[in-house]
Amino acid sequence: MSTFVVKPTVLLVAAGIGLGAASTAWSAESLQDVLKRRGLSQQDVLAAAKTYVPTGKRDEFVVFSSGGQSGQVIVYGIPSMRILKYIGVFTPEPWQGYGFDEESKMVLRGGRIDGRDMTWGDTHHPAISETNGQYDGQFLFINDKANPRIAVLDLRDFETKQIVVNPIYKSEHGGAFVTTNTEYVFEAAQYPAPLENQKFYPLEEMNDKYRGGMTYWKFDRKEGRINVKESFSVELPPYWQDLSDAGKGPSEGWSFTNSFCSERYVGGIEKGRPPYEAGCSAKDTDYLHVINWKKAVELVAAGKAKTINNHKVLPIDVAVKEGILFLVPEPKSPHGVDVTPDGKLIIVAGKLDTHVSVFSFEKIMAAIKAGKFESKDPYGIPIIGMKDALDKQVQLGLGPLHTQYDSKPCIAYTSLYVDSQVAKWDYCQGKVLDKLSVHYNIGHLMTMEGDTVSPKGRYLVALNKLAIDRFVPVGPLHPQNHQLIDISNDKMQLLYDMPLPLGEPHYAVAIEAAKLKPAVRYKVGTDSRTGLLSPDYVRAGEEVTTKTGNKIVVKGTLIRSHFTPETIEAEVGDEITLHLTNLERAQDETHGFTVSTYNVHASLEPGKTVTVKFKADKEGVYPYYCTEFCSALHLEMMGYLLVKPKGWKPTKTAAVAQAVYTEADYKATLKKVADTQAVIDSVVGFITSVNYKDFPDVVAMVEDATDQLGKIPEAKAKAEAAAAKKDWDQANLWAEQIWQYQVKAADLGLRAKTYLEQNNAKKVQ
Ligand code: K7E
Ligand code: CUA
Repeated sequence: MSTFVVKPTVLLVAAGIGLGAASTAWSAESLQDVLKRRGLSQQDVLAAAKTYVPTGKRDEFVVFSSGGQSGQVIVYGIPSMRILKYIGVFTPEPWQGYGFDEESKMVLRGGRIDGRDMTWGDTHHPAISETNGQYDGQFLFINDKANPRIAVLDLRDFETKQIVVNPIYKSEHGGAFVTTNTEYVFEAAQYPAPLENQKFYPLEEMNDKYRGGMTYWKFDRKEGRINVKESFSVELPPYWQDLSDAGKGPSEGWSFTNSFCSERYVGGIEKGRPPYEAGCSAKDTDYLHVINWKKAVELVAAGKAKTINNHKVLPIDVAVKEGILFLVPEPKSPHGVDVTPDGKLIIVAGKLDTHVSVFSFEKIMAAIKAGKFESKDPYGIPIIGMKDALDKQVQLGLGPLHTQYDSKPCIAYTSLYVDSQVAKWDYCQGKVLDKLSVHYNIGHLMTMEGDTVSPKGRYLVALNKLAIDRFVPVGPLHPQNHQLIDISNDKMQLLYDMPLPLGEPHYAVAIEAAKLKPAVRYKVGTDSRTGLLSPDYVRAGEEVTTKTGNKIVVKGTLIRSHFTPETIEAEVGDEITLHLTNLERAQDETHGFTVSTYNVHASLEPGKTVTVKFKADKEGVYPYYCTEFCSALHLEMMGYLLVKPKGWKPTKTAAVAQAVYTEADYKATLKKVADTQAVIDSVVGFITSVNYKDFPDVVAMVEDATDQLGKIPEAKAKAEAAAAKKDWDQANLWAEQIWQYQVKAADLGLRAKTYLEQNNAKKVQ
């Protein structure tokens, strides 16, 4: 027994004094050799050098990409294109316990529609919160097209905090887009339908009974949540609303929304009518909706909205009468609408037109002011003449979809879906500057902070829908292809292909990494989904299990490498609620929790409190265990749920435990404890010899290690008391427990030491 456990000590000692360091064995190959062997060109190496982020170094930008049909958000770095995280949003995500613990189930429950759980989402457009038109790195929003919803993520912990369901739409698309100070989050409808919930009208009544709309979700930054009550919508005709954007600078206070079936065509190929795709692109133009949202807010506050499904809706006639809603013809079947960084121009890309149309906000305002309208639509909305609103049109290529901006003035990039190209062009002079082929059909594209008032340039990502032959084949369903492009020079250069295997990411946003300030731990006892302290958290020593009727409530703790309690006893049919708190303070010391075969899982990051609930509806013995390899003794981090048959009584008294250990075992353990203490002392010596207090991460580790060591006196007293009674079993086991605390402290100490060495800590006297 004792020889068996000595090994880790030896390893620890070796690591502590730096004996285990591997020697660096560089191969003798030269760069030229590698180029030849791998068939790489100079150009390839240049591209590689531009994307390679050396081990231990970090990316300059962080991308939040839609996870498409996965209903998640994908986080990756630029320029390395390394995936950093998948965040569960509309879809349960097991690793993070999202949808498997009670707190996160509450978030998902907020996204229920008509009482039904929606466990997937069709995510399209992420948006980062803005302050004065710049990304502030605090919140992320993303929409669900299929089940019209918006989710709020807090970027302090990269978790989903809220899902709100659009009360009047049956589908949406033009969201999420934020106003320049994130007062509102926009969500435009897509396919028109009756606004009243669960109400049927035949398709023939589309013109009268079907509606589109634009929803303005009020965001409460202090709470970090959407305020549903203060949110509202502007009713729109059953033109199929599409992408939207918020005004900025001079156009601040306005929003712009495309549409693509202003024909209001009703299909019915079954009845011999031409299909939707023909009927919806018959006219030469559709309408850009121009809405004064700031004034709409005032009108709603003044009681001019009606209430539909408990939601404030400003009717079309009111919007027209109050002069907040206008239409501008735009070339047919447009898709993206993107306001320039200076807020002066609105660039519309039409899928079926080879041009992009550049509209002038100033001209639009002048026409409105002069009351110069060419006509009214069937709903009485004034239509501004296209010529009166247009600044210019520029021919770019086939299938222009979306536009993003460069840090250099007047430079825009537009995706060309049919051509599978990115067009770089000058929207001031109206000329094409460069074109680059991508692989293959491109939807959105994204430059760094490219939809803000101050884009950062440098890189562009083409979000290609079809990868076709770019990657090793993985069956008929291919990954998507995000291609990284260098835009710092006149000519665009393709750098890297990244397969994205988690759904079709429609849009992505990239923020300077330095703007993100995520936490490394929670305040002990935090319910991360509400941001409040859980009423059910306990600290070490306060753990408690209570049973009332058939309800068992456990308030437990986790810290390397131990669950308290270690045993949960129940009878078949008991309802079990576990409130678990991770007491760790060290960075990245996450524990997982599951009870085998009960379909529950939780991820407990340092400080977090999570609730797991289930019915112990079957007799048996079920291990619960930690699912993150958290320490050398991770596998020992377990306990048993004992589910006894109803009325079960022990039939015979437990066998008297037989002595297992001897005095020699006890002495050997004490020796091991002394050896480990020597390692700890040397590590402590190193840490205190440098300016460790200048490194908050190290300070946290030191505190955590001190905590562990602080538990030793109690265990030591127990060991010595048992030894005095010659109870070598108890004495040895308590001595082993001392060693457990030491191992955890040493583990932290070594990690702190490595950290200090790698971060050039300085010697102090
Ligand atoms: Cu073009 Cu939903 Cu913005 Cu797809 S969307 S590409
Ligand atoms: Cu905790 Cu593994």
